[in-house]
Amino acid sequence: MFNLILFGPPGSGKGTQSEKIIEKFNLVHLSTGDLLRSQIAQQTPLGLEAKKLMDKGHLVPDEVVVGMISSALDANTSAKGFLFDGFPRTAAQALALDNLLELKQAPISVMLALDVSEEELVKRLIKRGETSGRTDDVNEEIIAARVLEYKTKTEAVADYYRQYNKVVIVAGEGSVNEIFERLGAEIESRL
Ligand code: B4P
Repeated sequence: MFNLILFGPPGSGKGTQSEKIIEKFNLVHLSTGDLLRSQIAQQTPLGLEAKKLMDKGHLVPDEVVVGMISSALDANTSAKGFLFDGFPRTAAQALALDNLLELKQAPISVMLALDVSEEELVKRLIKRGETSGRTDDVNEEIIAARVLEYKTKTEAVADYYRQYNKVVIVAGEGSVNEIFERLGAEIESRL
């Protein structure tokens, strides 16, 4: 089993690249952002609570996202591998994921971390906000809050995997296809 984490700040291209990676390498895509937006669309109690936090640019509680990932792993027992997109986002989530994967004897193979300047991140998210209808992309204040959450809570996740030599930094600026080629080369060298 090949398990990959695609890591990076909001707007670094995780969702964009994930679509291409899962198609080429036949992995199951687990995006906590997508799972939460699906709960919001269905107006479940979990979705309504999550929306309040997401609209402010804050993270959703660890136990909520860990529960969603645990259920998704159980629902995909025949997967040949998983691509984790937007998860883990805190050190506690990273520990919980390791425990879940230990039960499957299928640890994380690599964390590919997209490197994008803050100026470019804000530009991309503002542009997406013009058409996506995503309430967390609508203004620079909310985007700044998301970047702050990333710096204070999420960046440490890379340190967690660095101690196991599992982090590879990938340049995240350029065309979508150029970045996909860089990511694909890293994946192929590990399969
Ligand atoms: P996510 O859905 O993960 O949103 P994101 O970090 O903004 O990344 P996303 O994948 O959407 O954007 P991408 O970089 O692909 O999370 C949303 C919220 O959910 C979080 O803020 C949090 O509240 C909550 N949440 C999710 N997971 C959680 C967790 N584990 N714990 C707690 N809370 C959690 O792309 C951005 C834009 O850039 C796109 O418009 C794209 O078209 C553009 N783009 C991509 N590549 C480009 C390129 N090469 N050049 C130019 N533009 C490009």
